[in-house]
Amino acid sequence: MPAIEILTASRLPPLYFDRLKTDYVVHERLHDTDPAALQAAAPRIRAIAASGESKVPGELMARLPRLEIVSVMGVGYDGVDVAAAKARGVMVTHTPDVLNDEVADTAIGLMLCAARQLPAADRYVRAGQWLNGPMPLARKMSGSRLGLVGMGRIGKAIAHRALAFGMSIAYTARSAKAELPYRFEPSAKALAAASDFLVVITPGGAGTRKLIDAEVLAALGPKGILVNVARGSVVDEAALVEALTSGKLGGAALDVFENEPNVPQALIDLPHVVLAPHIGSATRETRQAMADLALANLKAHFEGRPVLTAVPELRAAKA
Ligand code: 8YV
Repeated sequence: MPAIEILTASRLPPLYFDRLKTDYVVHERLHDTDPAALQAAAPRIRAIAASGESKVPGELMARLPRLEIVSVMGVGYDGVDVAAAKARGVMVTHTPDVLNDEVADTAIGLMLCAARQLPAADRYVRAGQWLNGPMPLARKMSGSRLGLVGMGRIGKAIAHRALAFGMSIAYTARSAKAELPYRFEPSAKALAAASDFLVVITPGGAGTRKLIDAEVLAALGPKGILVNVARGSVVDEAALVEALTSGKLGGAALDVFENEPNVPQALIDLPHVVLAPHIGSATRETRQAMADLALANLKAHFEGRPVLTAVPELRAAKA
């Protein structure tokens, strides 16, 4: 049987990319690098391999007449046009659950970094400033109020950890989840007004674009801290910069940005803002588990078995 041919949608993490190259014939980002070569290979390409940040528009799928599956290494798949995939009978899979602990750990770490100013403390010692006197006092996280924008699998894992810090927990989501012991707020603004820390962990995409806007940030207030471990698109970045520079918002810790890997200079220039390069799931253990699952989905599909983790919109279609 001829080897199965695959297109990569963007640069992929090596743990995924290297294994793909072992198991398949990989066409690397031809739509970006060599459209003529893509046209030549298109009739043979049966899969697209993507990461959580990849863009897989309907227009790209339309150029691949034999496309059967898009396998995303990531829980987020907001860059994939799932409606177009569904219309063409193309399966889309992602890698939920295996990264819940990691992203929740990152969220708690960023909260502590923003509250206790740990990156600034490190810089303080290295710069020899301690010799001139102690660092300005930080603020306490334990016992404060946490608001979660999004209460899916990762949101629950963050809440679980926050309980150990004695935090009170509220959330907003599309609907209240009666089975959870946490307070539901009907909007991000109402939640922000009642929170010390607002942690964003909701899917990206059109439904949540700029959900965290100037009004929400003002409601969080001059003592409030915003933490984003979801997608940059969920926060109005210009409004965030304005709120931070004018003092309407107390602080922020950000793992994701509107136009990665470009971070606005205004954020880089704010010393009390904590910045990370989209590392929510970035440990060897977790990225390995994500790559294994993304590969297992491809393998199952091409062996004629049901995929393991179809995206929710396509789960019914799979059954
Ligand atoms: C990764 C992510 O950056 O899972 C997601 O949705 O954003 C991240 O865990 C990425 O997708 C790794 O491929």
